[in-house]
Amino acid sequence: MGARDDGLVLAVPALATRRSACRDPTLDVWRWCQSVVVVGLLLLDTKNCCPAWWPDNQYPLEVYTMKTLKSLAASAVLLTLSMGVVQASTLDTVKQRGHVQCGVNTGLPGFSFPDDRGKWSGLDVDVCRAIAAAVFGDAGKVKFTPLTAKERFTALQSGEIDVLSRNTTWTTTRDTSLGLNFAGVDYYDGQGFMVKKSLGVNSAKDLGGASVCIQAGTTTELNLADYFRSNNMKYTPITYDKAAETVAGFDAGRCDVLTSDQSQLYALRIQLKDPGGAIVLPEVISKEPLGPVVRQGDDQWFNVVKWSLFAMLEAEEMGVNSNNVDDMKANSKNPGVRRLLGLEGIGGKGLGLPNEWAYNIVKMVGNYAEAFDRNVGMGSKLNIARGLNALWKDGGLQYAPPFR
Ligand SMILES: N[C@@H](CCC(=O)N[C@@H](CS)C(=O)NCC(=O)O)C(=O)O
Repeated sequence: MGARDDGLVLAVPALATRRSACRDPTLDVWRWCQSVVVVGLLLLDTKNCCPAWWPDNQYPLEVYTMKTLKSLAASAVLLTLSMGVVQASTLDTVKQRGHVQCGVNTGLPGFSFPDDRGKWSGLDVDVCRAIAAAVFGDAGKVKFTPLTAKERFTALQSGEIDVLSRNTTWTTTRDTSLGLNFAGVDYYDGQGFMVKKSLGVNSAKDLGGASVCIQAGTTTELNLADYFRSNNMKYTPITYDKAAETVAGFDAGRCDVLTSDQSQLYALRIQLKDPGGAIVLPEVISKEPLGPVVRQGDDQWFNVVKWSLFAMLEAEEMGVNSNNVDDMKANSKNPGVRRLLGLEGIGGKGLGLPNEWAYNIVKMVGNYAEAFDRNVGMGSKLNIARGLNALWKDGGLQYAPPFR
């Protein structure tokens, strides 16, 4: 299952062939240029069609050595420069393209869900919109690529999307060996179990021998195996590719239990024919910090995504929201508020963004509390309490480093 979750997803972007027709063409152009540069430089010292290192080259040894060293140095510089362009180009590519391409869930209420007219909403979607607001001053300049759990990492590696914001758990393997970086946590989750009330089970410890509906390519599969193994229980996994199929399987009685991140259990429960006939068991068996992910090697874009999320948190901490942000901008004397809104301090300089980048996020998307409440919190159908997702000063884990 580990292999299905991460191992089979190729860490080398050039080999990640899924939807290759949709990948960013500038990446291909630059890779092609690198190959031309390498071949060209190998031939640079050619006399009589022989490269400098050819055995019967007629140069004296010192000239041969100097020429070879110059060639190697030049190729190193050119390669580094061309690779630098590849690695540092996401913000430029996004600006040129005119929108952020954001990978999201195929449809998970509260996190990313399209309405009848294809308009997306959700907490993960709001993170994408915040990035667009920061870059363009327009939260609408974002397009969404719906992805299953199995597809998501390849889509990011191949350049098909600029950022993945799809209820994705931050793990060591994903953060280190897939060529990806997690830019923060927009929701602290944990894995749980949902069962039909008629099963008469009140604790996960009583699930020995159960059949379990589960989604492929997730940490959920791995945690399930760990949990049953460490409690000496057996189970039969019934695996699906999409949440809708998983719920339908559970609804149709193909399994006794449905397991997923707890936030999603509540989201999935409201899609059942009889939501009242199912209960979520009390056990939370894992840590699932969910957050946006970018490709490794592009620190500027990593920072843009990371600080877009932090701006939403900092705004909540400073008491700045979409309703009062203009008033705050005009009248606040609080130095923290003024720095956040780009009136003093470093503004957007270090990020390559306009000084109003965080103002635009708050004005157009809102602070973290607003996004949480309308998507998954008390202002939503899911009714999830802030819990671990409260700000640090309210006893939760959400925390933005200082804006200074
Ligand atoms: N957070 C976990 C699970 C993510 C996940 O894909 N969960 C499923 C279970 S509900 C889901 O979101 N499915 C929605 C879909 O693909 O349609 C992970 O990163 O592996």
